[in-house]
Amino acid sequence: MSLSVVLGSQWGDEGKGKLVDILSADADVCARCAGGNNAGHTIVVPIGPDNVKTTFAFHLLPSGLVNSDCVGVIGNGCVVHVPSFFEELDALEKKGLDCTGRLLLSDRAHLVFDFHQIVDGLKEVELGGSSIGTTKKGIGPTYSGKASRSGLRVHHLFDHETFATKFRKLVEGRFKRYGHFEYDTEAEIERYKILADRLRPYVIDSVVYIHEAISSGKKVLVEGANALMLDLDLGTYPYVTSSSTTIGGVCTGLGVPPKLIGEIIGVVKAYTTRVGGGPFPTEQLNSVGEHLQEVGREYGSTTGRRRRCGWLDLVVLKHSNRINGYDSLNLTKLDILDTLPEIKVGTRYLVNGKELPGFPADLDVLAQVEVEYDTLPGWNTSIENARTYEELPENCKKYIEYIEQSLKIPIEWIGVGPGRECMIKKT
Ligand code: 2SA
Ligand code: GDP
Ligand code: MG
Repeated sequence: MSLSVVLGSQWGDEGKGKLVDILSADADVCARCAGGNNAGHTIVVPIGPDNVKTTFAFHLLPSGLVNSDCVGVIGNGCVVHVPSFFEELDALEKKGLDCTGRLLLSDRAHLVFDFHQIVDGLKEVELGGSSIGTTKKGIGPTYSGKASRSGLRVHHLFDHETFATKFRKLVEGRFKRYGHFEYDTEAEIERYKILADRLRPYVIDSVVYIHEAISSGKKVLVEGANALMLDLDLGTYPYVTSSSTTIGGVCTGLGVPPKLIGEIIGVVKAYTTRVGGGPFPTEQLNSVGEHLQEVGREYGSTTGRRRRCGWLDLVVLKHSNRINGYDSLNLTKLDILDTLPEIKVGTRYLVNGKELPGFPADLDVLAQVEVEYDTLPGWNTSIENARTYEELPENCKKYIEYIEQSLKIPIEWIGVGPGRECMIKKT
């Protein structure tokens, strides 16, 4: 099968970008199927004739673009803020990455406008103490517009008169709902006239493109954004993003049938992080959490916010695997656990002493959950320079094997540092 998928298994920032970079060296196409520039996929790679170690943070554009033979496709399930699309592209080109002729955008993707971003902020203010902690990139308001069938899509940009009429109507609707915020509607319409001309060469029917790529034997790699626990349907609702971040979102976000999907790789951070509000049963609001945050440099790649940290959670991962059906896993940031004397793993959720059968839907139930843990010994050695499984310390291997056995999924990739070279292929 020529379509493989990399998905985040926890609350995001597992290190998907790094695996996508490695796998896309062997892929013809790297496609995003969901989300927008709320995502932040960081990769650290040698660039240019002098192999200068360079950090790239991809947001909306597919991380596979870092490999010069790979075409990046932004699928129909994504939402696109066109000025940010060009900012990201310009920044990549400035760092020496030539993307000419190999970045494509679906004509069906929905457009994020500045007013969506303003509304994102206003909604958060309205929520007060129970705010979601969004990235304020306009993601929720844009997907809301899509679901209520009033959104504007990329193809609308190319009929300027119709675009302008629809755009005015959308802004008026927001003024009615949120009061008159500062926004120059007519200037924005003019700006989009210019942006439309600049965008036109990138726009395609991505459904046809992906299908033709697959049928001509090309390798397509799908880059999941955000992660399972942030999925609109199956995550910790309402503390989620507004897209489908699961394997289902790959089918709807690219227009491909399930039978074309081959390998599904889940990316699992060796501990858990979450950025923004919402429940996090294994969170450690203590020195362990601080240690993981500092050593793991857990800051949002898009907003710079501190990420919340805690132990690995098998209840989350089992829920994640039920939905995505991982063929294999990439365990990342294992090196961040190097100096911990012991490592805990959440194994079961109990309410009044009774085990819950899965991850609960009701946040009030989740608030009562008592997490049961297993404790494993640490390895107290740096693993950053290990390049084969055999080189890893015994206790480190035990941790890996414990996770494999608990989830019954093979761990094929092991991340021991941020650089491209810091990855062990186990099998
Ligand atoms: P939004 O902006 O509507 O998608 O926010 C809704 C929730 O989804 C979370 N979310 C994320 N969680 C982890 N990483 C994300 N990307 C950036 C990163 C985040 C950053 O790579 O670090 O820089 O802060 C991401 N994007 C959205 C968000 O925190 C809300 O909980
Ligand atoms: P993504 O959103 O899943 O792509 O992840 P992010 O890029 O937001 O966050 C992951 C961070 O961890 C990035 O800064 C990566 O460079 C870094 N990273 C990825 N894998 C590893 C690893 O195995 N070890 C270490 N130390 N850092 C890693
Ligand atoms: Mg990220």
